[in-house]
Amino acid sequence: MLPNESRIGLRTWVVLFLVIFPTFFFSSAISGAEPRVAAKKIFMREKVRKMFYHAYNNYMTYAFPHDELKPLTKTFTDSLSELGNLNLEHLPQNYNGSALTLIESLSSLVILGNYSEFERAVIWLSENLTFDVDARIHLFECNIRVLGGLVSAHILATDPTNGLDQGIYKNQLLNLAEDLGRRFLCAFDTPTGLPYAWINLKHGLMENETTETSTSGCGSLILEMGSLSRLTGDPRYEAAALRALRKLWSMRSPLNLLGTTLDVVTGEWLEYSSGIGAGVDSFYEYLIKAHILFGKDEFWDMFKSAYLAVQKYFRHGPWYHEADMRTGKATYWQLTSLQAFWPGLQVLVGDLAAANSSHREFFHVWERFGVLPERYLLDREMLHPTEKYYPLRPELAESTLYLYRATKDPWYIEVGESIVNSLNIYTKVEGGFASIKDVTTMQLEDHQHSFFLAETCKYLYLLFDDSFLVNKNFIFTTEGHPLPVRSDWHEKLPEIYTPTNWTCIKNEKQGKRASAMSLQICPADILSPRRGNYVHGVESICHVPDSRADHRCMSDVECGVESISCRQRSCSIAGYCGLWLYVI
Ligand code: DMJ
Repeated sequence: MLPNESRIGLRTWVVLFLVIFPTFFFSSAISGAEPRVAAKKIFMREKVRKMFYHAYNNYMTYAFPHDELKPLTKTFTDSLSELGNLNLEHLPQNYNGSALTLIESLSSLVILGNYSEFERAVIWLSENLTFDVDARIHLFECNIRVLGGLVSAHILATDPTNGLDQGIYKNQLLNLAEDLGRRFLCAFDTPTGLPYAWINLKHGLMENETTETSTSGCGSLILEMGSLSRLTGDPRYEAAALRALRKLWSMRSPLNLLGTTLDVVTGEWLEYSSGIGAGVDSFYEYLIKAHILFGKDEFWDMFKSAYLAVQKYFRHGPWYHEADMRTGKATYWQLTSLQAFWPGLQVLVGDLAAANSSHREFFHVWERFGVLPERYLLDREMLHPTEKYYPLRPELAESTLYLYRATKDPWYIEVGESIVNSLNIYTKVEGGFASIKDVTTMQLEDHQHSFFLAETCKYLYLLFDDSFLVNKNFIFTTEGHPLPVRSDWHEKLPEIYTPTNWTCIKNEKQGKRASAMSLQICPADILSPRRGNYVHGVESICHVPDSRADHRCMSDVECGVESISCRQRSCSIAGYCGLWLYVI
Protein backbone atom coordinates (compact mmCIF):
# COMPACT_ATOMS: atom_id res chain seq x y z
CA MET A 1 0.00 0.00 0.00
CA LEU A 2 1.36 3.40 -0.90
CA PRO A 3 1.42 6.20 1.65
CA ASN A 4 -1.34 8.82 1.46
CA GLU A 5 0.78 11.24 -0.52
CA SER A 6 0.79 8.87 -3.46
CA ARG A 7 -2.94 8.44 -3.47
CA ILE A 8 -3.48 12.20 -3.73
CA GLY A 9 -1.95 11.91 -7.17
CA LEU A 10 1.72 11.76 -7.91
CA ARG A 11 1.60 14.26 -10.70
CA THR A 12 -0.02 16.86 -8.46
CA TRP A 13 2.97 16.56 -6.21
CA VAL A 14 5.42 16.99 -9.04
CA VAL A 15 3.68 20.22 -9.95
CA LEU A 16 3.72 21.30 -6.31
CA PHE A 17 7.39 20.56 -6.03
CA LEU A 18 8.29 22.46 -9.16
CA VAL A 19 5.99 25.43 -8.83
CA ILE A 20 5.15 26.07 -5.21
CA PHE A 21 8.10 24.62 -3.33
CA PRO A 22 10.72 26.64 -5.19
CA THR A 23 8.91 29.92 -4.50
CA PHE A 24 8.53 29.06 -0.86
CA PHE A 25 11.86 27.42 -0.25
CA PHE A 26 14.23 29.36 -2.43
CA SER A 27 13.38 32.58 -0.65
CA SER A 28 15.03 31.16 2.43
CA ALA A 29 18.21 30.06 0.69
CA ILE A 30 20.35 30.71 3.75
CA SER A 31 19.28 33.94 5.36
CA GLY A 32 15.65 33.06 6.02
CA ALA A 33 16.42 30.01 8.14
CA GLU A 34 16.39 30.05 11.92
CA PRO A 35 19.62 31.87 13.05
CA ARG A 36 21.37 28.87 14.63
CA VAL A 37 20.65 26.72 11.59
CA ALA A 38 21.60 29.57 9.27
CA ALA A 39 24.96 29.97 11.00
CA LYS A 40 25.61 26.25 10.82
CA LYS A 41 24.75 26.22 7.13
CA ILE A 42 27.28 28.95 6.39
CA PHE A 43 29.92 27.14 8.42
CA MET A 44 29.20 23.84 6.70
CA ARG A 45 29.05 25.43 3.24
CA GLU A 46 32.58 26.72 3.73
CA LYS A 47 33.70 23.31 4.91
CA VAL A 48 32.30 21.74 1.74
CA ARG A 49 33.88 24.45 -0.40
CA LYS A 50 37.25 23.52 1.13
CA MET A 51 36.58 19.84 0.41
CA PHE A 52 35.80 20.58 -3.22
CA TYR A 53 38.97 22.61 -3.72
CA HIS A 54 41.10 20.09 -1.89
CA ALA A 55 39.88 17.46 -4.34
CA TYR A 56 39.96 19.78 -7.36
CA ASN A 57 43.36 21.38 -6.74
CA ASN A 58 45.01 18.03 -6.14
CA TYR A 59 43.48 16.71 -9.34
CA MET A 60 44.71 19.75 -11.26
CA THR A 61 48.19 19.45 -9.73
CA TYR A 62 48.80 15.72 -9.97
CA ALA A 63 46.39 14.30 -12.53
CA PHE A 64 45.09 16.85 -15.05
CA PRO A 65 44.63 16.42 -18.02
CA HIS A 66 44.31 12.73 -17.27
CA ASP A 67 40.98 11.35 -16.17
CA GLU A 68 41.04 10.85 -12.42
CA LEU A 69 43.31 11.44 -9.46
CA LYS A 70 45.06 8.75 -7.42
CA PRO A 71 45.24 10.66 -4.18
CA LEU A 72 47.45 8.31 -2.17
CA THR A 73 50.30 8.17 -4.69
CA LYS A 74 49.55 11.67 -6.06
CA THR A 75 49.37 10.47 -9.60
CA PHE A 76 46.65 9.80 -12.18
CA THR A 77 44.60 7.14 -13.89
CA ASP A 78 43.21 7.35 -17.42
CA SER A 79 40.08 5.61 -16.33
CA LEU A 80 37.46 6.51 -18.94
CA SER A 81 37.88 3.07 -20.52
CA GLU A 82 37.74 1.40 -17.11
CA LEU A 83 34.37 2.78 -16.05
CA GLY A 84 31.85 -0.05 -16.03
CA ASN A 85 34.64 -2.38 -17.21
CA LEU A 86 34.80 -4.75 -14.25
CA ASN A 87 37.20 -7.18 -15.91
CA LEU A 88 39.33 -4.37 -17.35
CA GLU A 89 39.07 -5.80 -20.86
CA HIS A 90 40.20 -4.16 -24.12
CA LEU A 91 42.00 -1.30 -22.42
CA PRO A 92 43.49 1.21 -24.86
CA GLN A 93 47.20 1.18 -25.64
CA ASN A 94 47.58 4.78 -26.53
CA TYR A 95 45.13 6.87 -24.58
CA ASN A 96 46.21 9.73 -22.36
CA GLY A 97 42.98 10.82 -20.80
CA SER A 98 40.17 13.25 -21.57
CA ALA A 99 40.35 15.50 -18.51
CA LEU A 100 37.33 13.63 -17.17
CA THR A 101 37.46 15.13 -13.68
CA LEU A 102 37.72 18.66 -15.10
CA ILE A 103 34.64 18.06 -17.28
CA GLU A 104 32.80 16.65 -14.28
CA SER A 105 33.78 19.72 -12.21
CA LEU A 106 32.47 22.34 -14.63
CA SER A 107 28.94 22.68 -13.29
CA SER A 108 30.20 22.50 -9.69
CA LEU A 109 32.56 25.42 -10.37
CA VAL A 110 29.61 27.52 -11.53
CA ILE A 111 27.51 26.50 -8.52
CA LEU A 112 30.40 27.50 -6.24
CA GLY A 113 30.55 30.82 -8.11
CA ASN A 114 34.09 30.33 -9.46
CA TYR A 115 33.51 31.77 -12.92
CA SER A 116 37.16 32.55 -13.63
CA GLU A 117 38.21 28.93 -13.12
CA PHE A 118 35.20 27.82 -15.16
CA GLU A 119 36.33 30.07 -18.02
CA ARG A 120 39.88 28.78 -17.79
CA ALA A 121 38.57 25.22 -17.99
CA VAL A 122 36.31 26.00 -20.96
CA ILE A 123 39.18 27.56 -22.88
CA TRP A 124 41.50 24.64 -22.16
CA LEU A 125 38.89 22.07 -23.18
CA SER A 126 37.98 23.89 -26.37
CA GLU A 127 41.64 24.06 -27.40
CA ASN A 128 42.76 20.59 -26.35
CA LEU A 129 39.98 18.07 -25.93
CA THR A 130 39.39 15.57 -28.71
CA PHE A 131 37.21 12.48 -28.81
CA ASP A 132 39.04 11.07 -31.81
CA VAL A 133 40.81 8.62 -29.54
CA ASP A 134 41.22 4.87 -29.88
CA ALA A 135 39.45 4.10 -26.61
CA ARG A 136 36.60 1.70 -25.95
CA ILE A 137 34.16 3.46 -23.66
CA HIS A 138 31.02 2.53 -21.78
CA LEU A 139 28.15 4.40 -23.42
CA PHE A 140 26.21 4.96 -20.19
CA GLU A 141 29.21 6.18 -18.21
CA CYS A 142 30.49 8.39 -21.01
CA ASN A 143 27.01 9.78 -21.53
CA ILE A 144 26.32 10.73 -17.92
CA ARG A 145 29.80 12.00 -17.14
CA VAL A 146 31.17 13.50 -20.35
CA LEU A 147 28.18 14.33 -22.53
CA GLY A 148 26.12 15.40 -19.52
CA GLY A 149 29.01 17.43 -18.12
CA LEU A 150 29.53 19.26 -21.41
CA VAL A 151 25.85 19.88 -22.19
CA SER A 152 25.12 21.19 -18.72
CA ALA A 153 28.21 23.40 -18.70
CA HIS A 154 27.28 24.77 -22.12
CA ILE A 155 23.89 25.83 -20.82
CA LEU A 156 25.48 27.42 -17.75
CA ALA A 157 28.04 29.18 -19.93
CA THR A 158 25.34 30.75 -22.09
CA ASP A 159 23.32 31.97 -19.11
CA PRO A 160 24.29 35.64 -18.62
CA THR A 161 23.09 35.58 -15.00
CA ASN A 162 26.03 33.34 -14.13
CA GLY A 163 28.47 36.20 -14.57
CA LEU A 164 30.57 34.60 -17.26
CA ASP A 165 32.30 36.70 -19.87
CA GLN A 166 29.99 36.05 -22.83
CA GLY A 167 32.62 37.32 -25.27
CA ILE A 168 34.82 34.35 -24.56
CA TYR A 169 32.22 31.67 -24.94
CA LYS A 170 31.39 30.67 -28.51
CA ASN A 171 29.62 27.32 -28.06
CA GLN A 172 32.89 25.42 -27.73
CA LEU A 173 31.43 22.97 -25.22
CA LEU A 174 28.38 22.33 -27.35
CA ASN A 175 30.60 21.60 -30.34
CA LEU A 176 32.50 19.06 -28.30
CA ALA A 177 29.25 17.54 -27.04
CA GLU A 178 27.92 17.25 -30.58
CA ASP A 179 31.08 15.52 -31.75
CA LEU A 180 30.73 13.04 -28.90
CA GLY A 181 27.00 12.55 -29.54
CA ARG A 182 27.70 11.69 -33.18
CA ARG A 183 30.14 9.02 -32.08
CA PHE A 184 27.47 7.58 -29.78
CA LEU A 185 25.02 7.00 -32.65
CA CYS A 186 26.82 3.86 -33.89
CA ALA A 187 25.87 2.11 -30.68
CA PHE A 188 22.17 2.40 -31.52
CA ASP A 189 22.47 0.75 -34.92
CA THR A 190 21.01 -2.56 -33.73
CA PRO A 191 17.93 -4.53 -34.83
CA THR A 192 16.17 -3.55 -31.62
CA GLY A 193 17.34 0.03 -31.32
CA LEU A 194 18.76 -0.86 -27.92
CA PRO A 195 22.31 0.49 -27.83
CA TYR A 196 25.46 -1.54 -27.40
CA ALA A 197 27.04 -0.92 -23.99
CA TRP A 198 30.47 -0.34 -25.52
CA ILE A 199 31.83 1.56 -28.48
CA ASN A 200 35.24 2.72 -29.53
CA LEU A 201 35.29 6.51 -29.78
CA LYS A 202 37.49 6.44 -32.88
CA HIS A 203 36.42 3.24 -34.64
CA GLY A 204 32.79 2.75 -33.64
CA LEU A 205 31.55 -0.74 -32.86
CA MET A 206 34.34 -3.26 -32.33
CA GLU A 207 34.45 -6.81 -33.68
CA ASN A 208 32.76 -9.40 -31.46
CA GLU A 209 31.55 -6.71 -29.10
CA THR A 210 29.39 -7.99 -26.29
CA THR A 211 25.68 -7.64 -26.92
CA GLU A 212 24.93 -7.58 -23.22
CA THR A 213 23.88 -4.35 -21.57
CA SER A 214 21.90 -3.17 -18.59
CA THR A 215 18.54 -1.53 -18.09
CA SER A 216 20.15 1.71 -16.97
CA GLY A 217 22.53 1.47 -19.92
CA CYS A 218 19.59 1.61 -22.36
CA GLY A 219 17.18 3.68 -20.36
CA SER A 220 19.26 6.53 -18.96
CA LEU A 221 20.31 8.42 -22.06
CA ILE A 222 17.33 10.61 -22.80
CA LEU A 223 18.22 13.62 -20.62
CA GLU A 224 21.65 14.18 -22.10
CA MET A 225 20.87 13.13 -25.69
CA GLY A 226 17.50 14.89 -25.65
CA SER A 227 19.16 18.09 -24.43
CA LEU A 228 21.82 17.76 -27.12
CA SER A 229 19.11 17.55 -29.77
CA ARG A 230 17.26 20.55 -28.36
CA LEU A 231 20.47 22.60 -28.30
CA THR A 232 21.76 21.62 -31.75
CA GLY A 233 18.47 21.20 -33.59
CA ASP A 234 19.61 17.74 -34.69
CA PRO A 235 16.84 15.31 -33.67
CA ARG A 236 18.91 12.14 -34.07
CA TYR A 237 20.27 12.01 -30.52
CA GLU A 238 16.88 12.36 -28.89
CA ALA A 239 15.27 9.99 -31.39
CA ALA A 240 17.88 7.30 -30.76
CA ALA A 241 17.57 7.56 -26.97
CA LEU A 242 13.78 7.63 -27.17
CA ARG A 243 13.58 4.62 -29.42
CA ALA A 244 15.80 2.66 -27.03
CA LEU A 245 13.71 3.70 -24.05
CA ARG A 246 10.46 2.72 -25.77
CA LYS A 247 11.88 -0.65 -26.75
CA LEU A 248 13.09 -1.23 -23.21
CA TRP A 249 9.69 -0.33 -21.80
CA SER A 250 8.02 -2.71 -24.24
CA MET A 251 10.09 -5.50 -22.69
CA ARG A 252 8.53 -5.07 -19.24
CA SER A 253 6.67 -7.96 -17.72
CA PRO A 254 2.91 -7.93 -17.17
CA LEU A 255 3.77 -6.81 -13.61
CA ASN A 256 5.44 -3.68 -15.06
CA LEU A 257 8.81 -4.93 -13.86
CA LEU A 258 12.06 -5.01 -15.83
CA GLY A 259 15.14 -7.15 -15.44
CA THR A 260 18.71 -5.97 -14.96
CA THR A 261 20.59 -7.16 -18.05
CA LEU A 262 19.52 -7.82 -21.62
CA ASP A 263 20.80 -8.56 -25.09
CA VAL A 264 20.69 -5.60 -27.49
CA VAL A 265 20.55 -7.78 -30.59
CA THR A 266 17.90 -10.29 -29.59
CA GLY A 267 16.02 -7.99 -27.24
CA GLU A 268 15.82 -10.78 -24.68
CA TRP A 269 16.36 -10.49 -20.96
CA LEU A 270 19.49 -12.09 -19.54
CA GLU A 271 18.91 -11.36 -15.88
CA TYR A 272 15.30 -11.38 -14.73
CA SER A 273 15.97 -10.24 -11.19
CA SER A 274 16.13 -6.52 -10.59
CA GLY A 275 15.72 -3.86 -7.92
CA ILE A 276 16.35 -0.14 -7.61
CA GLY A 277 20.14 -0.35 -7.38
CA ALA A 278 23.00 -1.16 -9.72
CA GLY A 279 22.13 -1.61 -13.38
CA VAL A 280 18.62 -0.21 -13.03
CA ASP A 281 18.59 2.84 -10.72
CA SER A 282 18.83 5.69 -13.19
CA PHE A 283 16.23 4.14 -15.50
CA TYR A 284 13.53 5.13 -12.99
CA GLU A 285 15.20 8.45 -12.34
CA TYR A 286 15.26 9.35 -16.05
CA LEU A 287 11.58 8.57 -16.60
CA ILE A 288 10.40 11.14 -14.06
CA LYS A 289 13.12 13.65 -14.90
CA ALA A 290 12.44 13.32 -18.64
CA HIS A 291 8.80 14.11 -17.90
CA ILE A 292 9.84 17.21 -15.96
CA LEU A 293 12.39 18.33 -18.57
CA PHE A 294 10.46 17.58 -21.74
CA GLY A 295 6.89 17.65 -20.45
CA LYS A 296 5.76 14.58 -22.31
CA ASP A 297 2.99 12.43 -20.83
CA GLU A 298 4.54 9.28 -22.24
CA PHE A 299 7.40 9.54 -19.74
CA TRP A 300 4.98 10.16 -16.92
CA ASP A 301 2.86 7.16 -17.84
CA MET A 302 5.91 4.92 -17.94
CA PHE A 303 7.21 6.32 -14.67
CA LYS A 304 3.92 5.97 -12.84
CA SER A 305 3.53 2.31 -13.77
CA ALA A 306 7.18 1.54 -13.07
CA TYR A 307 7.16 3.38 -9.74
CA LEU A 308 4.01 1.70 -8.50
CA ALA A 309 5.45 -1.70 -9.44
CA VAL A 310 8.61 -0.95 -7.47
CA GLN A 311 6.59 0.02 -4.43
CA LYS A 312 4.46 -3.07 -4.78
CA TYR A 313 7.07 -5.75 -5.49
CA PHE A 314 10.40 -4.45 -4.12
CA ARG A 315 9.45 -2.49 -1.04
CA HIS A 316 9.51 -4.11 2.35
CA GLY A 317 8.94 -1.42 4.97
CA PRO A 318 11.74 1.10 4.45
CA TRP A 319 13.90 -1.43 2.54
CA TYR A 320 13.92 -2.44 -1.09
CA HIS A 321 14.85 -5.98 -2.04
CA GLU A 322 15.15 -7.39 -5.55
CA ALA A 323 12.46 -9.43 -7.27
CA ASP A 324 12.00 -11.57 -10.36
CA MET A 325 10.34 -9.49 -13.06
CA ARG A 326 8.22 -12.46 -14.16
CA THR A 327 6.76 -13.46 -10.82
CA GLY A 328 7.34 -10.49 -8.53
CA LYS A 329 8.83 -12.90 -6.01
CA ALA A 330 11.70 -11.63 -3.86
CA THR A 331 15.14 -12.76 -5.00
CA TYR A 332 17.96 -10.92 -3.20
CA TRP A 333 17.56 -9.18 0.14
CA GLN A 334 20.33 -6.65 -0.11
CA LEU A 335 20.87 -3.03 0.68
CA THR A 336 23.22 -1.36 -1.76
CA SER A 337 24.78 2.04 -1.53
CA LEU A 338 23.35 3.06 -4.92
CA GLN A 339 19.78 2.53 -3.65
CA ALA A 340 20.20 5.56 -1.39
CA PHE A 341 19.22 7.83 -4.30
CA TRP A 342 15.65 6.49 -4.16
CA PRO A 343 14.34 8.74 -1.36
CA GLY A 344 15.48 11.73 -3.43
CA LEU A 345 13.46 10.49 -6.38
CA GLN A 346 10.48 9.97 -4.08
CA VAL A 347 10.66 13.61 -3.02
CA LEU A 348 10.28 14.57 -6.69
CA VAL A 349 6.97 12.73 -6.80
CA GLY A 350 5.91 13.88 -3.35
CA ASP A 351 6.08 10.48 -1.67
CA LEU A 352 7.64 12.12 1.35
CA ALA A 353 6.70 9.66 4.08
CA ALA A 354 8.23 6.74 2.23
CA ALA A 355 11.26 8.86 1.31
CA ASN A 356 11.85 9.89 4.89
CA SER A 357 11.59 6.40 6.33
CA SER A 358 14.03 4.87 3.83
CA HIS A 359 16.43 7.78 4.14
CA ARG A 360 16.54 7.30 7.91
CA GLU A 361 17.48 3.66 7.50
CA PHE A 362 20.25 4.48 5.05
CA PHE A 363 21.55 7.09 7.46
CA HIS A 364 21.51 4.58 10.33
CA VAL A 365 23.68 2.30 8.22
CA TRP A 366 25.97 5.26 7.47
CA GLU A 367 26.23 5.99 11.19
CA ARG A 368 26.91 2.35 12.02
CA PHE A 369 29.80 1.98 9.59
CA GLY A 370 30.92 5.61 9.30
CA VAL A 371 30.06 5.57 5.58
CA LEU A 372 27.72 3.50 3.38
CA PRO A 373 29.07 0.04 2.50
CA GLU A 374 28.50 -0.96 -1.11
CA ARG A 375 26.37 -4.00 -0.27
CA TYR A 376 24.78 -5.29 2.91
CA LEU A 377 22.94 -8.62 3.06
CA LEU A 378 19.69 -7.83 4.83
CA ASP A 379 18.61 -11.44 5.34
CA ARG A 380 21.95 -12.51 6.83
CA GLU A 381 22.58 -9.20 8.58
CA MET A 382 26.14 -9.00 7.34
CA LEU A 383 28.27 -7.12 4.84
CA HIS A 384 28.72 -8.67 1.45
CA PRO A 385 32.12 -10.39 1.74
CA THR A 386 33.63 -8.76 -1.37
CA GLU A 387 31.70 -5.49 -1.52
CA LYS A 388 32.70 -3.71 1.65
CA TYR A 389 33.93 -0.63 -0.13
CA TYR A 390 32.75 2.98 -0.22
CA PRO A 391 33.98 4.82 -3.32
CA LEU A 392 32.94 8.35 -2.17
CA ARG A 393 29.44 7.87 -3.54
CA PRO A 394 26.95 10.75 -3.46
CA GLU A 395 23.56 9.04 -3.14
CA LEU A 396 22.89 9.62 0.56
CA ALA A 397 23.93 13.29 0.31
CA GLU A 398 21.69 13.59 -2.76
CA SER A 399 18.60 12.29 -0.95
CA THR A 400 19.41 14.43 2.07
CA LEU A 401 19.44 17.51 -0.15
CA TYR A 402 16.05 16.68 -1.71
CA LEU A 403 14.47 15.93 1.64
CA TYR A 404 15.79 19.11 3.21
CA ARG A 405 14.55 21.25 0.34
CA ALA A 406 11.12 19.68 0.54
CA THR A 407 10.71 19.74 4.34
CA LYS A 408 13.17 22.35 5.68
CA ASP A 409 13.57 20.02 8.65
CA PRO A 410 16.93 21.02 10.22
CA TRP A 411 17.56 17.37 11.06
CA TYR A 412 18.70 16.92 7.46
CA ILE A 413 21.33 19.61 8.00
CA GLU A 414 22.66 17.48 10.83
CA VAL A 415 22.70 14.47 8.53
CA GLY A 416 24.69 16.52 6.01
CA GLU A 417 27.08 17.63 8.73
CA SER A 418 27.64 14.03 9.74
CA ILE A 419 28.34 13.02 6.13
CA VAL A 420 30.84 15.87 5.73
CA ASN A 421 32.58 14.97 8.98
CA SER A 422 32.87 11.29 8.03
CA LEU A 423 34.31 12.19 4.63
CA ASN A 424 36.91 14.43 6.25
CA ILE A 425 37.79 11.95 8.98
CA TYR A 426 37.98 8.78 6.92
CA THR A 427 38.71 9.74 3.32
CA LYS A 428 40.69 12.99 3.27
CA VAL A 429 44.39 12.56 2.59
CA GLU A 430 47.08 15.05 1.66
CA GLY A 431 46.62 14.32 -2.04
CA GLY A 432 42.81 14.57 -2.20
CA PHE A 433 39.98 12.28 -1.11
CA ALA A 434 40.49 8.53 -1.30
CA SER A 435 37.89 5.80 -1.65
CA ILE A 436 37.48 3.31 1.16
CA LYS A 437 38.38 -0.26 0.30
CA ASP A 438 36.85 -1.86 3.38
CA VAL A 439 34.45 -0.11 5.72
CA THR A 440 35.31 -2.50 8.55
CA THR A 441 38.97 -1.43 8.58
CA MET A 442 38.67 1.94 6.81
CA GLN A 443 41.58 0.89 4.63
CA LEU A 444 41.87 3.34 1.74
CA GLU A 445 42.04 2.82 -1.98
CA ASP A 446 44.03 5.03 -4.35
CA HIS A 447 41.13 6.51 -6.32
CA GLN A 448 39.25 9.79 -6.27
CA HIS A 449 36.24 9.21 -8.52
CA SER A 450 35.16 12.09 -10.72
CA PHE A 451 31.62 11.91 -9.29
CA PHE A 452 33.01 13.07 -5.96
CA LEU A 453 33.37 16.53 -7.57
CA ALA A 454 30.35 16.27 -9.87
CA GLU A 455 27.94 15.00 -7.23
CA THR A 456 29.07 14.40 -3.66
CA CYS A 457 30.55 17.86 -3.07
CA LYS A 458 27.87 19.56 -5.15
CA TYR A 459 24.89 18.04 -3.32
CA LEU A 460 26.47 18.79 0.05
CA TYR A 461 27.20 22.37 -0.98
CA LEU A 462 23.62 22.88 -2.19
CA LEU A 463 22.30 21.40 1.04
CA PHE A 464 23.95 24.23 2.95
CA ASP A 465 23.52 26.94 0.31
CA ASP A 466 20.99 26.61 -2.47
CA SER A 467 21.29 30.18 -3.76
CA PHE A 468 22.23 28.78 -7.18
CA LEU A 469 18.68 27.44 -7.40
CA VAL A 470 16.84 30.60 -6.32
CA ASN A 471 14.14 31.48 -8.84
CA LYS A 472 15.32 28.75 -11.16
CA ASN A 473 14.06 25.27 -11.86
CA PHE A 474 16.68 22.69 -12.57
CA ILE A 475 16.69 18.98 -12.68
CA PHE A 476 19.95 17.19 -12.01
CA THR A 477 21.12 14.39 -14.25
CA THR A 478 22.07 11.15 -12.55
CA GLU A 479 25.62 12.48 -12.45
CA GLY A 480 24.54 15.72 -10.78
CA HIS A 481 24.79 18.00 -13.80
CA PRO A 482 22.01 20.62 -13.76
CA LEU A 483 19.68 21.06 -16.73
CA PRO A 484 17.17 23.93 -16.67
CA VAL A 485 13.45 23.24 -17.02
CA ARG A 486 12.46 25.47 -19.95
CA SER A 487 8.99 25.89 -21.34
CA ASP A 488 10.27 25.87 -24.93
CA TRP A 489 11.56 22.35 -24.38
CA HIS A 490 8.08 21.17 -23.52
CA GLU A 491 7.21 20.62 -27.12
CA LYS A 492 6.43 17.48 -28.96
CA LEU A 493 9.23 14.99 -29.20
CA PRO A 494 9.88 13.36 -32.55
CA GLU A 495 7.51 10.43 -32.94
CA ILE A 496 9.24 8.96 -35.91
CA TYR A 497 12.50 7.21 -35.62
CA THR A 498 14.56 7.29 -38.79
CA PRO A 499 17.81 5.38 -38.55
CA THR A 500 18.76 6.31 -42.10
CA ASN A 501 21.41 8.80 -43.07
CA TRP A 502 23.32 8.43 -39.86
CA THR A 503 26.82 9.80 -40.03
CA CYS A 504 28.28 7.75 -37.23
CA ILE A 505 31.86 6.66 -37.37
CA LYS A 506 32.35 3.11 -38.50
CA ASN A 507 35.13 0.85 -37.40
CA GLU A 508 37.40 1.00 -40.42
CA LYS A 509 39.15 -2.23 -39.49
CA GLN A 510 35.87 -4.06 -39.34
CA GLY A 511 34.25 -2.73 -42.49
CA LYS A 512 30.75 -4.09 -42.79
CA ARG A 513 30.84 -5.61 -39.34
CA ALA A 514 30.43 -2.20 -37.75
CA SER A 515 26.72 -2.77 -37.61
CA ALA A 516 24.94 -5.66 -36.00
CA MET A 517 22.35 -5.29 -38.75
CA SER A 518 24.97 -6.23 -41.30
CA LEU A 519 26.00 -9.44 -39.64
CA GLN A 520 24.48 -11.62 -42.37
CA ILE A 521 27.53 -13.80 -42.56
CA CYS A 522 26.29 -17.37 -42.35
CA PRO A 523 26.25 -19.53 -45.48
CA ALA A 524 22.80 -20.26 -46.82
CA ASP A 525 23.04 -23.89 -45.79
CA ILE A 526 25.05 -25.14 -42.84
CA LEU A 527 26.18 -28.70 -42.21
CA SER A 528 24.99 -29.94 -38.85
CA PRO A 529 27.36 -32.54 -37.38
CA ARG A 530 24.71 -33.49 -34.88
CA ARG A 531 22.19 -34.35 -37.54
CA GLY A 532 24.65 -35.04 -40.36
CA ASN A 533 22.56 -33.03 -42.82
CA TYR A 534 22.35 -29.50 -44.11
CA VAL A 535 20.21 -27.02 -42.23
CA HIS A 536 18.71 -24.16 -44.13
CA GLY A 537 20.21 -20.88 -42.89
CA VAL A 538 17.46 -18.48 -41.91
CA GLU A 539 20.07 -15.83 -41.05
CA SER A 540 17.88 -13.98 -38.67
CA ILE A 541 19.38 -12.49 -35.55
CA CYS A 542 16.23 -12.52 -33.48
CA HIS A 543 14.11 -14.99 -35.35
CA VAL A 544 10.82 -16.00 -33.82
CA PRO A 545 8.54 -18.29 -35.75
CA ASP A 546 5.55 -16.32 -36.90
CA SER A 547 3.53 -19.16 -38.31
CA ARG A 548 1.73 -19.60 -35.00
CA ALA A 549 -0.19 -16.93 -33.20
CA ASP A 550 1.76 -17.36 -29.96
CA HIS A 551 5.10 -17.27 -31.81
CA ARG A 552 6.13 -20.54 -30.22
CA CYS A 553 8.08 -23.21 -32.04
CA MET A 554 7.40 -26.92 -32.54
CA SER A 555 10.85 -28.00 -33.80
CA ASP A 556 14.45 -26.77 -34.12
CA VAL A 557 14.06 -26.28 -37.87
CA GLU A 558 11.48 -23.58 -37.28
CA CYS A 559 14.01 -21.59 -35.25
CA GLY A 560 16.56 -21.16 -38.02
CA VAL A 561 20.21 -20.23 -37.72
CA GLU A 562 21.51 -17.39 -35.61
CA SER A 563 23.45 -15.20 -37.97
CA ILE A 564 26.15 -13.96 -35.59
CA SER A 565 27.40 -17.34 -34.46
CA CYS A 566 26.01 -19.40 -37.37
CA ARG A 567 24.60 -21.77 -34.82
CA GLN A 568 21.35 -23.64 -35.28
CA ARG A 569 18.79 -22.22 -32.87
CA SER A 570 16.80 -24.84 -31.05
CA CYS A 571 13.28 -25.11 -29.82
CA SER A 572 13.03 -25.47 -26.04
CA ILE A 573 10.61 -27.77 -24.28
CA ALA A 574 8.49 -24.71 -23.52
CA GLY A 575 8.38 -23.88 -27.22
CA TYR A 576 10.78 -20.94 -27.42
CA CYS A 577 13.61 -20.53 -29.91
CA GLY A 578 17.06 -20.06 -28.46
CA LEU A 579 20.70 -21.05 -28.53
CA TRP A 580 20.66 -22.83 -25.24
CA LEU A 581 20.36 -26.49 -26.19
CA TYR A 582 22.38 -27.62 -29.15
CA VAL A 583 25.27 -26.42 -31.22
CA ILE A 584 25.61 -27.42 -34.83
C1 DMJ B 1 27.19 8.04 -10.50
O1 DMJ B 1 28.09 7.86 -11.53
C2 DMJ B 1 25.79 8.15 -11.03
O2 DMJ B 1 25.01 8.67 -10.03
C3 DMJ B 1 25.23 6.84 -11.48
O3 DMJ B 1 23.89 6.92 -11.89
C4 DMJ B 1 25.34 5.80 -10.42
N1 DMJ B 1 26.08 6.27 -9.31
C5 DMJ B 1 27.32 6.89 -9.54
C6 DMJ B 1 27.96 7.37 -8.27
O4 DMJ B 1 27.70 6.55 -7.20
